[in-house]
Amino acid sequence: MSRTLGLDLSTQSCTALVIDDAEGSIHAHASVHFGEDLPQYGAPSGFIPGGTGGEVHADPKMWLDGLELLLERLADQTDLSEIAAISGAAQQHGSVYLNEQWELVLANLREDRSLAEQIAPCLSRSTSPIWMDSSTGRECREIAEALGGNAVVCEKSGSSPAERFTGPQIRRFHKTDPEAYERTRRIHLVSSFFCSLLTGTDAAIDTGDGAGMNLLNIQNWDWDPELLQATAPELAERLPAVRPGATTAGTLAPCFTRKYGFKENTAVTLFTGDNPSSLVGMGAGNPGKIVVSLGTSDTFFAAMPRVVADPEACGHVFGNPMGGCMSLQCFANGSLAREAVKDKFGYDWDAFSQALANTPPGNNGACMLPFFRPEISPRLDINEPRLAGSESFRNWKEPETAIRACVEGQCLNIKHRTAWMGLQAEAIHLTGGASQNDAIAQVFADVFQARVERLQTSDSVALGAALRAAHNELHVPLADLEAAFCRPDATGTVLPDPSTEAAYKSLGQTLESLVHP
Ligand code: XUL
Repeated sequence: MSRTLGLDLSTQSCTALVIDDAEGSIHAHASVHFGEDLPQYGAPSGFIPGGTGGEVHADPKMWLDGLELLLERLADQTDLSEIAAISGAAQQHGSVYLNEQWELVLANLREDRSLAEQIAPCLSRSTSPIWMDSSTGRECREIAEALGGNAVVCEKSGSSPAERFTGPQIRRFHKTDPEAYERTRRIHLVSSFFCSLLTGTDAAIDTGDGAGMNLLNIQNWDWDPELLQATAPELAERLPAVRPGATTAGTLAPCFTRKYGFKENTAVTLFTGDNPSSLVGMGAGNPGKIVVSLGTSDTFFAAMPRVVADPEACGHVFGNPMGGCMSLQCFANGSLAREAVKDKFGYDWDAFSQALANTPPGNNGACMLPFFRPEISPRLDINEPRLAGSESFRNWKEPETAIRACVEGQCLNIKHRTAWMGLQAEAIHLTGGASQNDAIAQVFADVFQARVERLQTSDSVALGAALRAAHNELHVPLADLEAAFCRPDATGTVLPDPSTEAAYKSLGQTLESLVHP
């Protein structure tokens, strides 16, 4: 048996991917869109609309109905008894609050009643805060104060206190509804909640998703007593154990075997967060490759050679489900900045690419810190780019120079802000909308002096989960899995031009003078 199933429980939808590692192929794919397929929950984008004060919650019963519908759809397509192992990943930071009934119900899950029906009486909090929630600014400040500042929390937990992270969310829950907190016996992440359901046991949280809580110490990968203390009383007893991602959680609970036709005792590997899973699905589970996703905001992540936290306290460190740790850093001024510069001159994307082609690497020294809105890496509260160069460039009179300056400024900023990770990148796996643009890919190749590849992979989160199950349970070498499933797409590899190195070194210095004027 060489088939494994990867599940991705994300914000708007859930996805199942069955791979066959012997054939090197994707065997089956199914998905459920929460808004469209489960309209009764009134959550068109997967969360409950209209939250106040930054609250963004989702209904865990919707996720449970989603999982069942997903498995039904998958069973219609393929014989699930041929699946040898399962793993999964979920949106990070979201949390599920369970009372004293949880473990008993879990151990006795039945196939003749829906999961939502069985789990509803176990919820000590009817809804789950998710990663989009920004209601915990005060709690973040309180946690930082208790520990001695953001930098201390970052050094311990890999991230400074973040509003969406689970610890600040738990603190706010305890403050606003202490009775419900009192009734809470277990707090799971979305990932460990689903792993628990599938195995019918109270599953551990993996180090990948666990590090997104501001509760886990990244030096020993265990709950940090000081962080727990600063977050909420008697928290340790409410949290599951922490384990590395490459841990077998158990075997599939009998009710899933009976209901969907999985074989008995199908092995389940611990679930992780969507970003750690995507690291594996993007073929970057081992150090040496970095992933840059060009989206509304740009995201950078990579397997790290050693555990170190961002001294500027902007980036994040999570456990790497393949072992060791990974970094993740977000840049708020991504597509929106590229678009703002394009629109300033009334250009379309073709003219944008042509402008890059018409201007030289290093832009003859013209430089832009392209922040059209407040940036998080570095933290800079500005709404207007800073420019260095000729007077006409500074007055936005040189469209083509401005376009190159925007892309180079973004890329150099990403390089400088991620230097703390100590990476030696040989390849950049570029993904997201703008990654298909060869001229942008060339800037990344030259600035990082590394080859750029765009992968065929879509669904990198579900794929990562299926690859992890194959690696952990069927012992397929990661290199073989990457060679089969993480191949470059037809756009081809973009190679760095070594002769551009000096120009980018000098431009980098100009950029830093704009960051710290
Ligand atoms: C990462 C984060 C998001 C969610 C989205 O810190 O908040 O990427 O994981 O699913």
